[in-house]
Amino acid sequence: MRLSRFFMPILKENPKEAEIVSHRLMLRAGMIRQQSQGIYSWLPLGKRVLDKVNAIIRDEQNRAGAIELSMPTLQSAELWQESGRYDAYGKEMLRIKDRQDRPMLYGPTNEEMVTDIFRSSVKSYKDLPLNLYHIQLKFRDEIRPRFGTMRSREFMMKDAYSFDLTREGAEHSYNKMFAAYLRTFDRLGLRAIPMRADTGPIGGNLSHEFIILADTGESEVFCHKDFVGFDIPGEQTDFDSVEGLQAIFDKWTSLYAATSEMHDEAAFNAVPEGDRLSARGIEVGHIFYFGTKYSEPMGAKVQGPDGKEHFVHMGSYGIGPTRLVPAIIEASHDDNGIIWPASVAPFDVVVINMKAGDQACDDTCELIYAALSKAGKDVLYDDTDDRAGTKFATADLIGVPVQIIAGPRAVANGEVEVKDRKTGARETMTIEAAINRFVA
Ligand code: 5CA
Repeated sequence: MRLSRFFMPILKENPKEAEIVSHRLMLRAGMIRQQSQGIYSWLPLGKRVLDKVNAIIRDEQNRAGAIELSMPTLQSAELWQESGRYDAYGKEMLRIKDRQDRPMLYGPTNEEMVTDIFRSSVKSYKDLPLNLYHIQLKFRDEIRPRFGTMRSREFMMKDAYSFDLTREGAEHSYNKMFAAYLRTFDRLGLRAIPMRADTGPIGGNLSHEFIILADTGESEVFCHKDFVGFDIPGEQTDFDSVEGLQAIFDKWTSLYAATSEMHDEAAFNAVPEGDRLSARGIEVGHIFYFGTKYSEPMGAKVQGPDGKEHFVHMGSYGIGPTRLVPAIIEASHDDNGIIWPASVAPFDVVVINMKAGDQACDDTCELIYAALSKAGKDVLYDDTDDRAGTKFATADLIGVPVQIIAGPRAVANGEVEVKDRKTGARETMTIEAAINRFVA
């Protein structure tokens, strides 16, 4: 992508409305724009990051055996009347009428709709277990939307829903998502700690929130500090192994970890003082087992091996991609801007032409740009005629992991400078070496 042809409206000034660093940097880097309170457009740079986050989420959902579909944002109120949540959900639900005066709503979550899909076609235990997910916009009319897309009214959610014949089966499904979440957050460059959590309006009695420790987090959390160094389940994890996944779950729940709603002061005080971590955290994922809470009122049942009908045991599993993007920034930035983990960076590398219009600089940059693009890298080429200082500031602000800087003096020697955004380390090398670093 040539910067001269891209759309990346950088702000020079710090936006006054932004209270936390991620919100400030997302606005400054031209990643998002607020359209009305708590409702955002994702501009091209932000969209690239969001897509990469979603690709990792999708990859790990698929690995764990979940199957992707797409459900609509607008739902009929009838379904919610069946489960009894239409009235219970209160003012957070955005209610709309269509031209026939039929009550509709903008979905805050999809338990009812997915249960309807399930009951319409699954009739036998032989089709279980089943886990269906989608990545879709949601709407919750939050009283206090704030911190940009961290807590917005319209937001994206990956929501998965599992169906099993028995409670034991449902626990295995729960453990699959538990392990998939550990892997997902790790690949996003984050350390998320599962904590026992309250179930709120989703319901049920087994639930964990996945929390990233951050001073700007909205929740108060308490845990054993050893969680910070625990091993993440590897790529070879067998998601069909009941014992294997139970062992992962048992290990990751063996020490104290709870959000403030579930906090037990006495149990926390039993943790040796030096091992206690009490901090603020950002909830990036939340998983629930709620048994037959929806399948019973909505009549979602299958025939079991005993020939009898059984209401299915369900769970739901949410991750917030539009919250994860600012959460990653909270965890990874410096005074100059964002520092993206390579896995979600909007571009793999930025090529900075320090003297656009200078033949040697232009030729060198074009050569590098073409070679790296051909090798499948996402390259941003700063071909604008801005001052060098402005270009450096922009490259640092948008946080691309590697910068290749081509200035007239180095280029005259057949060289460029390669800068690591995170460490700031700069290295001068031949043009060929710079290319090979990525192509090899
Ligand atoms: N149905 C269940 C799981 S699929 C559910 O709705 N769970 S939730 O309410 O906990 O939301 C799941 C995730 O969505 C949260 O962990 C959070 O990452 C994200 N999320 C929830 N509300 C917001 C919001 N207002 N803004 C941004 N992300 C949100």
